[in-house]
Amino acid sequence: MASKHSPHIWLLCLILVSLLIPLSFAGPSSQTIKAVAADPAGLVGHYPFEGNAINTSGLAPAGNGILVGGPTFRPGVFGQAIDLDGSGDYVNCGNGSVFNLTKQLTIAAWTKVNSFDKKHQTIISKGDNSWRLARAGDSDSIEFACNGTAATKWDGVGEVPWAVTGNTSVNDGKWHHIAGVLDGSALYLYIDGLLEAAKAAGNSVDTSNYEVYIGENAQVPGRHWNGLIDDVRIYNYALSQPEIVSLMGRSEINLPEPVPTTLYNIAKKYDGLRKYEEAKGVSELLLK
Ligand SMILES: [Ca+2]
Ligand SMILES: [Ca+2]
Repeated sequence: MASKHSPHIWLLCLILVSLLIPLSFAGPSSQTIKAVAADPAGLVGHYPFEGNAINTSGLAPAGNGILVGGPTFRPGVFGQAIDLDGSGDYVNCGNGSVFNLTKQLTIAAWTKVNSFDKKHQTIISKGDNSWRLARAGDSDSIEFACNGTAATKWDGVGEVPWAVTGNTSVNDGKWHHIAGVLDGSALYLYIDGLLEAAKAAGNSVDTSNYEVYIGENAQVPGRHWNGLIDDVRIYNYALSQPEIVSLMGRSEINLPEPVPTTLYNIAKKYDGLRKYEEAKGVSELLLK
């Protein structure tokens, strides 16, 4: 996102806004995000894993998943989940044209890590040069990547400009809901319905001929998920946070306290949570 202003000016503006609306800091309660149903017409892939890998989105052709490596099924968040053993198990969902999502998309799933034992272990991917949700490198959190969406190229060092990375550890043996959203201007990563990271992303996603895999990457094999995955969904539009909450099967969630809601929304709109955290820290110091 082009800006004439330096980050410091931006930060000062945020602080100023925050001082003008002190009630947003003084509010004792957290913000509630109430669920809003997602549009079923935008659902191009839905894998509930009720003992199989059928795509129940109603898509034609079906786009049903093919089980590879002998995965099993175990109790999940909604009915059954697929259990991938980290050793050759994955689901091949094919390379139907509906998966060539370039302007807007949402990919989401419930996941439970058994073991993070390989880099970039994959939840769902369209090869390695298009869109994907995976373990962030060798960390305990998740990365949502959409190649081609950044105005800048990656020089191979430091932060990838077309990917957002979470801070929350999902390597705790518990169920976590993961969602990556591209709305045509930014990437968003949600973990358990909460926005973890956002980044400007105004360009189109690079397309790929590689097949969509759940639990592996067709282009760079050897990234097998080791754990459970349930209710994988692929939408051809950008879901809102209330719609993400609905995917989780919840009627509402609360943002963690204390959250200066207005600042949160401003930060989400502009340059992600990093600046929000910076601004919040400085603002809290000033208010003391
Ligand atoms: Ca299920
Ligand atoms: Ca296996």
